[in-house]
Amino acid sequence: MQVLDDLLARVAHVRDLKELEDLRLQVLGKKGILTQEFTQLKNLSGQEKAHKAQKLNQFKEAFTQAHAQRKQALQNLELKARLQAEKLDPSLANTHISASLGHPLSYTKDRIIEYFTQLGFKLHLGELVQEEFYNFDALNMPAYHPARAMQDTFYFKDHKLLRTHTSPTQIHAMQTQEPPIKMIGVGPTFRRDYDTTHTPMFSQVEGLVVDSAHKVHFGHLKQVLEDFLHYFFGDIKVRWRSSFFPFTEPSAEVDISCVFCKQEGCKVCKHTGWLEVLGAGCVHPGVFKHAGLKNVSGYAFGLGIERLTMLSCAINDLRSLFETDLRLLEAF
Ligand code: FA5
Repeated sequence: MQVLDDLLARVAHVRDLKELEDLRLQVLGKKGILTQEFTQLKNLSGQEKAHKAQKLNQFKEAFTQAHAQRKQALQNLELKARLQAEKLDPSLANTHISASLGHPLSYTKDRIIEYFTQLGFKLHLGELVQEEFYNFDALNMPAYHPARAMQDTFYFKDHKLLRTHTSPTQIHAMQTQEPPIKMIGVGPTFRRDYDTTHTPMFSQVEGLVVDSAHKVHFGHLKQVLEDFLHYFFGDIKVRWRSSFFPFTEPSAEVDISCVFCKQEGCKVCKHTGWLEVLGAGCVHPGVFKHAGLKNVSGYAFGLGIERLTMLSCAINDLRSLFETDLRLLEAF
């Protein structure tokens, strides 16, 4: 097909990575020309269908290969240009003195704490080293429970560990306070994770509301979180998906419409148009039992501060938040 051949020929002339990505989406994206051609195959039959499918697959392979080569070449050019621009002259006098700046993570954390404390949630920080019981067993995850494997844990001796989430603050709050309880547990948590969206230390905000039986329900949880997400991200859509956490029933995960591509489809949202931001649900009866509470109802939620910072500041590598690069701080 001439139009496909023209698109293939354009790859070699693309001038930057953004233009290359646009071209890739034009061809391979959800609404891309090749994707549409493949969809149309169902209208053909026999030889004609087999022939066209073969041609499309050949084109796809050629395009993917040309795209990868051009991408590599453009990345090399960008690196070269950057290295030239960043040449250091140690003999120059220092004319730039920066004032002390807040870190994007502290800013996000303070914003969240301020929002929830104004709604009457009491702040708990909790201990970073926890008994295994508070991090897992009391949250309905006994030793054999497969959900423990989802949180790769740093253990100490004597059944102690670095908390893998802020959910232990729920149990401590329920054991030390009489309902009604309305708290947020905030602070560092630890897991053996390391990639562009996961670091070994990250911070969470836990929310817990407990009151007498039947007084707290899923509708309250939905309202509180949707209000918060609109306050935090502005004009976005919110989607609830049913999910599983051992300590909540029913459980849900909440997505927001992609803040990077406005649901057009991009790498960050994996072309789904949605980004997951938090987990939530009604407190499981087994958790109340472990905490020693009877005839109560409640909801809980947990979100990652780094994740919210990445999304609100359009940062695509979480690890950059932990590097001491002043340019990142100055950008915000
Ligand atoms: C939990 O940790 C649950 N305790 C949350 C919860 C609380 C659910 C109360 C229901 C009721 P999860 O493993 O999905 O769930 O982690 C919650 C958030 O922490 C994730 O959405 C993500 O934003 C963040 N997170 C998890 N692991 C990492 C990591 N290694 N680095 C950075 N952020 C992380």
